[in-house]
Amino acid sequence: MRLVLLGAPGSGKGTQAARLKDRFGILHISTGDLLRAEVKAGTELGLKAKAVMDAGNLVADDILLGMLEARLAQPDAARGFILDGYPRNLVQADALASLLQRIGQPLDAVVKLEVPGETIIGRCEIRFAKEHRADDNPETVKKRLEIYAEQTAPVANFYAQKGELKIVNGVGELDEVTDRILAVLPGTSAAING
Ligand code: B4P
Repeated sequence: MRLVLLGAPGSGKGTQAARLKDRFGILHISTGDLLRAEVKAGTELGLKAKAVMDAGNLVADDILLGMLEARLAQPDAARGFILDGYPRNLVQADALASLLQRIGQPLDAVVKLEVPGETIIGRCEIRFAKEHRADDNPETVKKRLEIYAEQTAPVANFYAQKGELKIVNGVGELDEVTDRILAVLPGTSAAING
């Protein structure tokens, strides 16, 4: 299974990808997590990315493509993957299409999690209180939602025009959302919870 999960920041891409990864025994590639690991390790890339992320902006496309390409080249990606957080703009969507064509790994599905802005703001407030992630502070979340509307929302149209987009309601209990995703994936009619 090769899957792209789309959705606004805080829509639950990371949460659901972690569950689907276990279900299918495939890799979960979160570009946000890859970047946060670089920040934590204090690499040159991480130092550059930190300021951009903390301000709620997108990190440069060439950096992201290089990270993704390196991760997909590792042997554990051959069984399949869930991309969480990539692509985030049309340049990245084109780059991904070329990369996957080149390595002969076409996507099986693209799923967009839909969650209203006010719900997202509430979720990020809760996470900000617990984890103190700088980009979850309310002002930065607003900025991230603006960037999502400007740059990432067109990515859903990109896949819709190709007839590949499945839209799933991302509001509800975690199990409910997982079951809704499973219901739209090819070859997975059995629900995870019974
Ligand atoms: P991400 O790491 O991708 O953003 P995220 O907020 O973690 O989104 P996600 O949708 O995964 O939310 P989650 O499941 O955690 O990006 C962070 C930054 O990295 C970006 O702003 C950007 O700077 C940079 N970046 C990443 N990829 C990039 C790219 N391709 N190009 C350029 N820059 C890039 O859920 C959020 C919260 O909601 C959690 O606390 C969770 O517990 C809760 N939640 C989830 N589902 C719920 C549900 N059903 N009900 C209630 N709460 C729920």
